[in-house]
Amino acid sequence: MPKTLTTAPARANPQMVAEVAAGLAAPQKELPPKYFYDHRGSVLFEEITRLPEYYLTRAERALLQRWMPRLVPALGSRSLVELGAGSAEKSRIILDAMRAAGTAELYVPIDVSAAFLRETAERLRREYPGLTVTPAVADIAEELNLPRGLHSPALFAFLGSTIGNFYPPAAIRLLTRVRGAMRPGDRFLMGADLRKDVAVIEAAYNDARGVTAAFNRNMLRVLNHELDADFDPDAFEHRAFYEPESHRIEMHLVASRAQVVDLPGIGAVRFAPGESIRTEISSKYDVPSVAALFAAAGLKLESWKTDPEHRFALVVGAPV
Ligand code: AVJ
Repeated sequence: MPKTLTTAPARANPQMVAEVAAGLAAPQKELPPKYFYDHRGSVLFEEITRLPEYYLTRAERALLQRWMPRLVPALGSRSLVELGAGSAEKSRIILDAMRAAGTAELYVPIDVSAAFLRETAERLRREYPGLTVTPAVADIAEELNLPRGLHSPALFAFLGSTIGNFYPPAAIRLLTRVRGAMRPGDRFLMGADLRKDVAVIEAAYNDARGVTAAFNRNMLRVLNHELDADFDPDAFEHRAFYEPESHRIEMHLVASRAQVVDLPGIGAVRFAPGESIRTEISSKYDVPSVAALFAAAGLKLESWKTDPEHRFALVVGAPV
């Protein structure tokens, strides 16, 4: 039987099969960045956040440490809803400010990984007695899956400049969904990486130790594991470059030779030498672009705080 007629493995998630099939059939082959993050990918990302070139995480953490102790008491935030909760290390800075203000009541971390969320929830319940932790499993690109009965006022946080992974229409849909869940006193807190010297941005995605390259190639290992694909990750090169017209980093995996990859249930996918798969966009912002994004979602830009070098912004949006 020809390989292309085999079916996807029974464990394969049908949504993943559909997304990968559509992405690899496009003229510019493309895969969704959420598939970077299996266990190994999450470890590699944590390693990226500690690289000297990757200024984003350090800049954002410093901004949170500086501003949360002022913002949280001013808002009286009693709930923290966090989109894409990650390791919850930054959430602690916000939760500490809520605890200091005596308003740390409810924490709702939202993430795709249920196992990961359970771990985070248990740890935070131990660390913050009196805090109710109600995790929500959801792919935030599709839904928020919020529990009922959020204590108002709530702070909705979307950190790390993860918004930059979304093409503008999808970013507007996501923020519109958040806006729809907000009540009058609630606020939206977002981390945004800023437009700056291209060399600084490009270095953050082309680190000297090659951690970002390993992170990028890891997506092919995820596909091999989840879909029984037969990608040779070593036959693809990491490439990350800034697109000045669209103000974004693009990460690609470039085929170093002609090859045919078999994806059971999807078919044979051909690569010409030098042909690439786009694996991520990471959009960079300024005040007008964030204000426009917010306006399209029914939010107004209420506060804009940056680090001294203007590399990163912590932005607060209020419902219009
Ligand atoms: C976690 C999506 C914000 O776009 O900078 C890091 C992911 N990709 N290095 C980013 C990432 C390559 C990161 N985000």
